[in-house]
Amino acid sequence: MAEPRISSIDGKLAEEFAVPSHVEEVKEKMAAFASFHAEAGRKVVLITSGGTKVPLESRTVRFLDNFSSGRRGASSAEYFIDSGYAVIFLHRHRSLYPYTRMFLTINMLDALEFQGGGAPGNTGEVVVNQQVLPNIAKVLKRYEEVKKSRLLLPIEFSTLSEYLHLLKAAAQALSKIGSKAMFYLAAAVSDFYIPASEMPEHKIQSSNGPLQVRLSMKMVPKILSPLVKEWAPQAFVISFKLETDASILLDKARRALDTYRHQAVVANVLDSRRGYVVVVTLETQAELILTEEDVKNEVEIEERIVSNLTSAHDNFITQQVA
Ligand code: 9Z3
Repeated sequence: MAEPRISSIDGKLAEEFAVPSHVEEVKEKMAAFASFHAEAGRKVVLITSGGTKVPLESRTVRFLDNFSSGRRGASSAEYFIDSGYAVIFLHRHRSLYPYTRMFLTINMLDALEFQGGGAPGNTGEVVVNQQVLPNIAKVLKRYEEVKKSRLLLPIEFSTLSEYLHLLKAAAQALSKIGSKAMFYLAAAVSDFYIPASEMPEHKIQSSNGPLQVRLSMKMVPKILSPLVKEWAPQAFVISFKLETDASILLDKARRALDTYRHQAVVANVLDSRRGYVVVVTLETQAELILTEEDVKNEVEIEERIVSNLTSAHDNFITQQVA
């Protein structure tokens, strides 16, 4: 299928996807963040993380969700910061978040206790139970350093519309720092949507019979195309390709590279994504694999992905300058 013209994507975005009211304000914040860090000699990465939500009704009771826990985005943010980057973290509301991600499975009240025990009448100072949270001090220390140096700018989205408009705003904001910007598009983004003009206002009634969702949904415009060609043409852009059928994965990844001509695709299969990915570029293909030993040592595959991409980004910047 032919790619829609770039300008038609801009028009479609404005017409069919509700513009979030705070988009201009967020864009300015992102632009200020990017210039501040670029002037300090840092590279800046925009990470997208978590799944988009597509409403089926304008007064939304039901929606279609794309699966993603947000772990890849959240852990990658930490590794990018460790590698000297400043991070804009465009993430799904309530998906995993850098640093706190490690404590998500813990009930906060189980991790707290009264100093001196829970004797009746003791409503004194509350302290952390270090057995429930053994590494809390180390993580808190790092979190505070990151906060103090303002290395992490969190921005939230929930719906596909918010994601698309905020990503466009981010791309325009980061275009000012040229090749020092990296886009790491790990969010799981819906391919289908219902345009606002065709969406029923009220809750769809089951008394109307079975719901034929797929037939009435349109294709989401391919945002990567204007991002690479128009909004941030000098940036280093990485997309992710997710499949459940391993046999079509690499072909799909290469096709995406051929179409958009960006710098790399990180290809993964849903079930094996924690231990195996392939970083595909126009000329190369690198398999990143965690061994049993790595898993025992709690190595995360995101550390390898980030290491691979930060080196590639450095080469990219050198080539642009040369
Ligand atoms: C991914 O492939 C991510 O690696 C995962 C990470 C979502 C699998 P978790 O958040 O999982 O750690 O649980 N993201 C990209 C998915 C996507 O929607 N890609 C689009 C596609 O495949 C194109 S950019 O068509």
